[in-house]
Amino acid sequence: MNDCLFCKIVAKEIPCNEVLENDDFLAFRDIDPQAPVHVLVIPKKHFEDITELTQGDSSLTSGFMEFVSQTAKLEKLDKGFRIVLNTGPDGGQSVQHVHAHVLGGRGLTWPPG
Ligand code: DGP
Repeated sequence: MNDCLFCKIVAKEIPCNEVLENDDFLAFRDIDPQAPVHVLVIPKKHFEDITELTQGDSSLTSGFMEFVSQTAKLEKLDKGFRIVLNTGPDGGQSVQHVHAHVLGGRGLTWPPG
């Protein structure tokens, strides 16, 4: 996708602070961290949101969650963490390339705003 910010990060046209990468997924630090650990996990292939990702190859969906878990393990979030998938305007999604926020390193409050 030509105009997608996260596709440009995948293509290395825009730099990121990378945490983990494999053939299908990339994890990198959020530019505006909301917790001591705040990592974004994305599939390299463009899907607008989680609903579009889950309509595709199911192995990519399960691989996505496995990669999220690997990222949390790498970040040593042994005491727990939160996975957030903001979706659509009501969900507060600002970048239209599916991404999981992995947040941790402090106690997180509930409910979210
Ligand atoms: P969301 O609001 O759920 O769509 O989250 C988008 C996140 O993307 C937000 O937390 C800030 C982050 N972000 C936006 N632009 C950049 C960027 O250029 N680099 C990085 N690393 N993160 C970005």
